[in-house]
Amino acid sequence: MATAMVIGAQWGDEGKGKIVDYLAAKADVVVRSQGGNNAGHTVVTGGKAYPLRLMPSGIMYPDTICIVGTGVVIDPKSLLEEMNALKAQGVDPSNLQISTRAHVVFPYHIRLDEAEEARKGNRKIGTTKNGIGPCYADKINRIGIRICDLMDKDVFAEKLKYNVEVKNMLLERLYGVEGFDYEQMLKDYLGYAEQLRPYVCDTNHTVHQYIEEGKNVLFEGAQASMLDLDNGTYPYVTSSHPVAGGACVGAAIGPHLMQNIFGVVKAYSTRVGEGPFPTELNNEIGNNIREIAHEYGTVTGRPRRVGWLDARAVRYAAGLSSFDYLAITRLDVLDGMDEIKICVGYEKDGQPVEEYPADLKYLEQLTPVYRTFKGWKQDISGIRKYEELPENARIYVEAIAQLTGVPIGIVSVGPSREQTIVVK
Ligand code: 2SA
Ligand code: MG
Repeated sequence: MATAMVIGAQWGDEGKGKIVDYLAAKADVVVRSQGGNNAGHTVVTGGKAYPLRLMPSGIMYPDTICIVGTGVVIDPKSLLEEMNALKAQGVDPSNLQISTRAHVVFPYHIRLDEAEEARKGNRKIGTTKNGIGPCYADKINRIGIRICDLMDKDVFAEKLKYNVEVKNMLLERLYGVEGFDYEQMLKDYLGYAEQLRPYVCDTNHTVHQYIEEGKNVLFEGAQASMLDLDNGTYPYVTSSHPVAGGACVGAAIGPHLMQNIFGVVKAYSTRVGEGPFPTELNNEIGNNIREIAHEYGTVTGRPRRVGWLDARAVRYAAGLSSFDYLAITRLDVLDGMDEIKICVGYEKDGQPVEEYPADLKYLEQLTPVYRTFKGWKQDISGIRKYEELPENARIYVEAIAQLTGVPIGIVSVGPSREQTIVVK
């Protein structure tokens, strides 16, 4: 048996979907363990682009079992739309398994997410407004509704009634926005329930069974380390744990089964939403990278903030998940640059800062320290062997390994499966 895991090492959109799709070629099972349809991956294969949100990236392989695990929050309407879109493109979702323990996202979660962001004004988090935070809040508060509840009409009707009542009070009295009609929601969700029922099972059981059978299991992280609820730049984080430990809980396995943990690092940084971003480039260089790389949110279409690679943040992320390898993505985006910078650490009043600060006010006062690298000024998108990369590109990649203390496993030079260089 072998397992592998793919974790975002920055603020998201590192190209995890591409790396998962590549590694999934050897996997029998792919498991999503946290997040929801706030994730957005694009898998490019056979010249076609497939946007994925809740669906594990292994779905592109006809025989791969794809599990939406216990730690995921599921918006059934969104999942069904995604399944139908895949079917329309000729992708068969019949190998999908949905955890009985996963929590369900409701329209009141989405409206609460929107209302809370609006109320915060310029203190907003910049969420994807998919109701992710409010759904996880209900789970923590032990009033959430799980997939197994949705599968039982009577249990579901009772739980939904309670939740709609409470949420309507909140929406109408606190936020001054419209609430929801219970009967309509009940009807809609019972309809979704019947469409999802064939895929629902106890995935904790099936995951354990597959591991016992010696199958290769790939764990697919969504969002990223710096957005981790506990260890990221709180409160500008998501409401789940996109780190290796989070995947243990969300996929229901113990830590010693986690092998081959890949931290995915984009060759520069992006962040979507608010929150600190020490290496942000609010200038021509940042704008150029955004346009060359089309750095716009796949879920919301928001322009992503762009900056130099922050090796300090990646080193912190490496510690959070004990990365075995890095997968460097989008190296080709930097092809035209004369020089490229990497942030090697932060300073305060000329003194190096050792820890990654929790206090955002303090973090804002720090100055990134940069090392400058010469560009390679060459199209690398057709290169398939590490030794054939231009020397300056190899120097850049090796510096990332040295600065983060993690060896390089994969270098990606383009969106398609073929544009992948295996280093180890
Ligand atoms: P949420 O919606 O509660 O999870 O938002 C909280 C913060 O987490 C960030 N977040 C993300 N950051 C990058 N990519 C994400 N997925 C989409 C994508 C984003 C999009 O792949 O492009 O389309 O805009 C993602 N999901 C959550 C979010 O920006 C908040 O900072
Ligand atoms: Mg994304």
